[in-house]
Amino acid sequence: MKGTRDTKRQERKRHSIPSVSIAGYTNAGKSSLLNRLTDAGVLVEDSLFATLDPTTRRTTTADGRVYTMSDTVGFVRHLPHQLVEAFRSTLEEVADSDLILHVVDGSHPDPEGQLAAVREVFAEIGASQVPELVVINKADAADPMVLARLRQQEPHSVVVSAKTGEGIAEALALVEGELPRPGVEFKVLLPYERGDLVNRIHQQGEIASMEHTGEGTLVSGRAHEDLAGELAAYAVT
Ligand SMILES: Nc1nc2c(ncn2[C@@H]2O[C@H](COP(=O)(O)OP(=O)(O)O)[C@@H](O)[C@H]2O)c(=O)[nH]1
Ligand SMILES: [Mg+2]
Repeated sequence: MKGTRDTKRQERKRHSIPSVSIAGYTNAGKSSLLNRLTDAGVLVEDSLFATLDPTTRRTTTADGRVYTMSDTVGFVRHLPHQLVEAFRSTLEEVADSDLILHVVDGSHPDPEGQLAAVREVFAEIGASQVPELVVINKADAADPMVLARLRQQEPHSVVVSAKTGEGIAEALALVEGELPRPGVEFKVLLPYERGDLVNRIHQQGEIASMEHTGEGTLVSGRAHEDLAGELAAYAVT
């Protein structure tokens, strides 16, 4: 599995597709949330290591940018060192991602303890520097006082219920806002036979303006380095 994952990771890096990891204490609702956020049919199970391998879904923002969202193995308190080793490549994916959705069960008796335990694992796998959005799940079953307390302690958070769908639209909007933006500005005149490049700009870039002219499509915006390199041949001033 590691080989496949490494290849996938390289592919993603090469195409500069932003990646989001869903991490959190076991049973927090990570798989349920991935389903809600991507409408994917991932197996949901109420057991310790139901999610052995990361399940990655390709998804798009409201404005058409492609990114991936991965389910991960559930973290537990004092994750034994052998387990960290066994799941190292899975955990490395978390450290490699552009954004971590840290899911916590708001209806659990000690959500703060779970948040802290998972952050210990983040530190151990070198994921502490990855931007983190706390997703307080199971709002339907949680005590509103506890939700309010968590919101106060974790200002960068959103309250959701994977079960009822409450807060899911807000969570998606926050995720989209946190995805890395492509860094290179371009302005190109693409001949009509380069519809492939127009498609890639739609999927991977950010369009500031687009106009269909007699000679082709005049597009300006931002792209990641690889795409900008391919567009350079069609640059206009
Ligand atoms: N009440 C309630 N239960 C939920 C919610 N999200 C997940 N669950 C339940 O919590 C359990 C664990 O969910 P799962 O997605 O497998 O958690 P994971 O271990 O973090 O992947 C399942 O029984 C889910 O049905 C929610 O928003 N509200
Ligand atoms: Mg799961």
